[in-house]
Amino acid sequence: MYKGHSITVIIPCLNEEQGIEQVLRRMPDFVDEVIVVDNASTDRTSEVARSFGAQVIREEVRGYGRSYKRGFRQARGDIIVTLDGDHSYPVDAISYLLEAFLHLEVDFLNASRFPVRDPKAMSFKHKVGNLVLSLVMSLLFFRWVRDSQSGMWVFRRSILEDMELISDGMAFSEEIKIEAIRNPRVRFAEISIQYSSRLGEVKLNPWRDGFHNLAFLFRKRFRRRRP
Ligand SMILES: Nc1nc2c(ncn2[C@@H]2O[C@H](COP(=O)(O)OP(=O)(O)OP(=O)(O)O)[C@@H](O)[C@H]2O)c(=O)[nH]1
Ligand SMILES: [Mg+2]
Repeated sequence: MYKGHSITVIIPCLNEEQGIEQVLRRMPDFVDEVIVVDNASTDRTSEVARSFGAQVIREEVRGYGRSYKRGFRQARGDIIVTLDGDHSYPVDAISYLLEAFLHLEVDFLNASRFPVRDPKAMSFKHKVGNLVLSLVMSLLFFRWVRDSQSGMWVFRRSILEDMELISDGMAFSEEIKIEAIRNPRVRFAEISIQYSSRLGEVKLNPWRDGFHNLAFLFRKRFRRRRP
């Protein structure tokens, strides 16, 4: 519990045995529920996660978005916090983010990785790609979002009811922010965190995922919505 709110942390993992250990080791005590969504990892991710008391769910269909949607169905907390299992997002910042979330009285808080202070944390190519995607998203949806690709968010679980989340892949990260900023009842804010280099192997395919995420923004913008 954090100031009277129950907290669920959700972490999607695909072969993150190294990272997940470091993430779970640092998990604050006030977190009520930690859900690790594993997608057919072939390493010891599940065993490591269970040994730290996390609930491990196995989603049969691969994909970053798919695993989040599975995790959301399982979550019971009032507030959901998300992050990667690769130890690139700061676990120690969860209390700072919750404090900002409550203080700003928002429903969705996006943790921006920018400006990146650690020169090893993100390559120049990724910085440019992230900037392009964030600029395009901001223009299409009329709202400045510095880090459309961040994987660390804090939000009220109840706002999921009004969201139409179609992406099963990496575009899920931008999609959940679009669903938040498009809904006039959802108060959205963004705040900086410190990003560091990941442990373990990269899962992202920068060109493929970059172009896919760019095309997804246009699809999302011009697609007919559910009546
Ligand atoms: N369950 C599940 N998790 C995934 C899948 N793909 C990626 N992930 C996890 O989602 C998180 C984000 O993926 P990353 O590979 O770190 O992607 P990224 O953060 O954009 O790229 P990096 O800069 O390399 O860290 C990590 O914890 C991955 O293990 C998947 O298909 N299924
Ligand atoms: Mg990562």
